[in-house]
Amino acid sequence: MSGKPKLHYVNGRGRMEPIRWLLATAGVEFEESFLEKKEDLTKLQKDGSLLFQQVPMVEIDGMKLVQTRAILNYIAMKYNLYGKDMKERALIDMYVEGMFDLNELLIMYELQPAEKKDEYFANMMDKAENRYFPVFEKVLKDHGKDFLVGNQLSRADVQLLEIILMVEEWKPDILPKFPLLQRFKARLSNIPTIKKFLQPGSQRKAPSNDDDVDKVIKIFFS
Ligand code: GSN
Repeated sequence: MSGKPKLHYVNGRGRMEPIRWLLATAGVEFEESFLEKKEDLTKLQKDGSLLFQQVPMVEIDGMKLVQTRAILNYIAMKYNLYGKDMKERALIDMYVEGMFDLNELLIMYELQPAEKKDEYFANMMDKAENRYFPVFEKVLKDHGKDFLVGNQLSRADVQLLEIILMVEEWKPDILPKFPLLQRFKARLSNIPTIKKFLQPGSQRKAPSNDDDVDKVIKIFFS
């Protein structure tokens, strides 16, 4: 055994991508095992690897962790990306939960039926631009520091950068309306481990195409 965490999921972003981001930011090398077909999921379910029969699952430190938030909590705690006290942690949790809500909207877009996609897209972008991005712009302004919470990098910063980049893929002109987020993006993207993760060839996943979506539907929803 290599000792590296091993991530079990499809070869796409979904719920695993924030986990990949956090590990990469912490400078932790990880291995991935991709589900390619429904039988790969069934096998993990049958051999008792998945507590709730679901992925993401991460093998780490002798555990088989499931539940995205539990996995992220563990990694954040282990690599000191979870604030310095309970109050900082409460703020981090609050910001991150907002990001999860927006992330859920983004990852479910591809799975919408064709006739609903335009309406769904408009609502998703409206929420990004008029609900979530203004909140994080204000948090940075009020806090007046380089990071969302305290004086050091936390999981909230990492997840915010991930979500900014994702929203920008859909709406490339969004960021000039949020100057502090724009500067935040530039700053964070320059942290060496993040810079490396942003380069081609890293384990960061590309946006999904139609074939990826078909595969995900076959594995999880058929
Ligand atoms: O956050 C979590 O990890 C869980 N609360 C949800 C995980 C989940 O819904 N996993 C789905 C795949 S969809 N996105 O990741 C899953 O494994 N479904 C298989 C099944 O048989 O339920």
